[in-house]
Amino acid sequence: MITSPLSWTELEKLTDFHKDTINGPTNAQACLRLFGSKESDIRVTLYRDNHAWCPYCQKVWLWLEEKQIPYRIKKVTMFCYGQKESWYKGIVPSGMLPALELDGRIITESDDILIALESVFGPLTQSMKDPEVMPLRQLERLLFRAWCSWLCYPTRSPKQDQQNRDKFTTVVAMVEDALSRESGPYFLEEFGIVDVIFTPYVERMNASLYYYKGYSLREENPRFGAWFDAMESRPTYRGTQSDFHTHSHDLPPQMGGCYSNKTDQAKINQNRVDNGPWFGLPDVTYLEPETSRAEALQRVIKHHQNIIQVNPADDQLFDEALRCALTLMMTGETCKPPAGSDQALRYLRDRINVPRDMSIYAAKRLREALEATAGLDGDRQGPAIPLKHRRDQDPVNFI
Ligand SMILES: N[C@@H](CCC(=O)N[C@@H](CS)C(=O)NCC(=O)O)C(=O)O
Repeated sequence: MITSPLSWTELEKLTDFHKDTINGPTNAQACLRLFGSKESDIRVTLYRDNHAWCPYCQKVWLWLEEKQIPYRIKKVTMFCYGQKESWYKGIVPSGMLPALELDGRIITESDDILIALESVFGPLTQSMKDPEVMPLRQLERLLFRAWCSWLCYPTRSPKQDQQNRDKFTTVVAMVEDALSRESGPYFLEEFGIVDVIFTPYVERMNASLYYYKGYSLREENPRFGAWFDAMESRPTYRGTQSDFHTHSHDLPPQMGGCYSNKTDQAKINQNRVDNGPWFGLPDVTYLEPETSRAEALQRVIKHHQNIIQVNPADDQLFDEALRCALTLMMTGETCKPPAGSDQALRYLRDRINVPRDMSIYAAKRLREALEATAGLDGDRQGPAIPLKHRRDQDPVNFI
């Protein structure tokens, strides 16, 4: 049935979603994490990027969450999406992230940060320098380099692409072998530091190779698949976990370019990640929480004025179109958006960031509703997502 969209007041009544960002499960919105401790117990401040795109920040973030160390979070802009805060350059002149303040001392370089943290708070199962851990840390770097060689350089021929793929999958086979040495799903007998070290880039490999190369790391490698599933059973990882859409478009400016091999499979995958359906993509396998729609709605309501203001379309037109999409998401009732709003709806669809804005399933629900509503008006795409920078995501527009 075609209905008219609910008002913002009516929409507000449809969500009671609330997250305890300070003492509840891991989340990207918090600026303070206490785990039941007092603020006066805090010895640590983590400086990480605003959008949760930086992989080295994710490593430290996960470690702190797993160890439940009370800490403050100060969010900093990355060069690719805006201007670095001058207060941060006063602390870290290079502007590089992450940085950590531990008992008043500033530490940079994620590995040095983890070594300093474990010397004060104890290791996360194993130490960074444990003889069992060292070769696995080297394997992670080997995998990282093989991934960069395949993803970040254009190839002249399918043969060259195949050679890069073979080099990557040779290292993947070594990782599969390392994972198969333990009876459980993690790198060592119990979950620990090695899993945290592998997480950020393996998540980005899974997303980017699916999108740019038509290769599904998680589905083609059973041990990796089981490892991802085990990681997703941890609320800490779920809170930092991103999705295929976010990574496919946050990586090009950070990596200096990501190149599609233009195979049929890569084209199919690109179309699916960009235009849906988003459910069923191998970026998540745990069951969807019942709260995903309510979460998406609460997050949009909270920021709707800014979301409308940054959208290139006329404010009134987009306000109505957005309410049509939210009405569909919450009630299942189809609302025809105003004429000419298809691009505006897809502009937002393309700029939802996981986990910065909301969790992975909430984002899928919102993208689905935006796309279905846009489809009622037309098939025009929004302005292309930039490849060399992401200033379309400049956080100053949301302050
Ligand atoms: N080796 C460093 C690498 C850190 C790094 O490359 N950080 C990037 C983000 S992923 C950065 O801060 N770049 C500056 C910027 O983008 O603003 C570490 O392990 O901490």
